[in-house]
Amino acid sequence: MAGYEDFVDLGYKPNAKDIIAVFKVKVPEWEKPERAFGAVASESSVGTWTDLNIWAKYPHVKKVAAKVYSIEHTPHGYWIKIAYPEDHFEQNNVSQILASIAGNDFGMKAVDGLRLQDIQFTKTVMKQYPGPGVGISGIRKIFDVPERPLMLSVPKPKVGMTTEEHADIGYQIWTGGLDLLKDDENLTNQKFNPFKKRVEKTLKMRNKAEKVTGLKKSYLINVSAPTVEEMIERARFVKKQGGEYVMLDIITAGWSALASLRNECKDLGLAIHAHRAMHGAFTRNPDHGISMEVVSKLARMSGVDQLHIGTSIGKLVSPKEEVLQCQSILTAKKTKENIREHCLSQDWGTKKQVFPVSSGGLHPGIVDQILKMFGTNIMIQLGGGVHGHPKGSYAGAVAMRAAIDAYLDKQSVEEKAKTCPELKEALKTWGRSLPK
Ligand code: CAP
Ligand code: MG
Repeated sequence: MAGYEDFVDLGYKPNAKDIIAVFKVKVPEWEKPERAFGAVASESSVGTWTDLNIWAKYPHVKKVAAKVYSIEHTPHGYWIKIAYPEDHFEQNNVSQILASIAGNDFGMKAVDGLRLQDIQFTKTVMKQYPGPGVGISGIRKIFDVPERPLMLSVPKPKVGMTTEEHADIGYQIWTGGLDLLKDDENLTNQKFNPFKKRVEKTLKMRNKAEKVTGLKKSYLINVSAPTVEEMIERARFVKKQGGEYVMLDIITAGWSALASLRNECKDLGLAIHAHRAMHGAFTRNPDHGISMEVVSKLARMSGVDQLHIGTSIGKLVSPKEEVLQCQSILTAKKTKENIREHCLSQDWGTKKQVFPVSSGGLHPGIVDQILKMFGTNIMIQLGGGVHGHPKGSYAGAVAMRAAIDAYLDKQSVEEKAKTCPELKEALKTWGRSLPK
């Protein structure tokens, strides 16, 4: 017999060759809980809706079958842990991991809701993945900035400006005191701002800003493209033009695209900035979907050098515990469990650290809260919070830089504003308000 219940074994003790997944399960009224849990393990590993008599016909299949070994019933629903033998998975293939653990199980009628909260990978599987090529230490070396937060800005409006306008904004924020310009997630190769022209003109402005300031400046260029081949072409073009980074929309482009880009960037020596646009479609609902912690783990394994992880106080939903757990996943040697409930520990072996990026609805009046929550080993991005400044982008960048320097100098922004008119203007515009 191999009905769904056969995938539940509460006597099983996972070993060092088991990948562990934690799910929150909403069980339908009509359903027996154990059958629902078994259905998740079955459909995400080797089984299907009817009894195939698997164990009699193909006893060897049991070796790669998942099993539910822990069930916790809380007032908010059931939490289960499933052990997946690591041999169930193809080496170095994130898309296959997700096709198993985060595939059909989300759509089953046997559950009313299913949330993949975390995955703990074995040492063997962790070694199969490249991890970051440059990492935090490499990025800090590029800028010769050993400690303080790195500061970036993305031109706004997101898309629609001409290449000249885009490049000029770059010059303003670089000379205004920021380290990096970033393309927006939906700016790629549109008619009004074609990719190659944008790279050439903006990097020229970057070189000019470096000359004027005597400081290292860089540019996160979005190479997300219609095909992987075109994406690789664009990365090669960035290298030829003297860029240090590429940016990829890792969720909309996909994990195999990221893997191809990581391979190419190893040869090109480029760092990868990962934007997570579209993650909210499945990360924000605590009762159904996939957590940002899982995305962060897969991103570090796949080898991004920087990843957006939220703000907790900005315009986009990102609970504080989630951001802190993700920060640990990106930077710790060993991630502790339960920084956010039901998240697992993770040994990162020799994987380099990923720079956490806090962005989304931030402005100079509230960056001190970000630094208080997450420390200074982060990147902070302001788009509207710079380009919405009444005196324009240069003044916005000066205000952003002054607000962060104030924190580093243990000064309040109000104090700092007394000697920085641009910051004073920013406080007049946004005060300490939190965007909705
Ligand atoms: C921020 C941003 C980023 C978001 C992404 C935007 O602009 O450019 O894409 O931060 O969210 O388009 O909204 P603002 P997250 O600074 O003007 O908000 O960082 O949470 O992935
Ligand atoms: Mg954006």
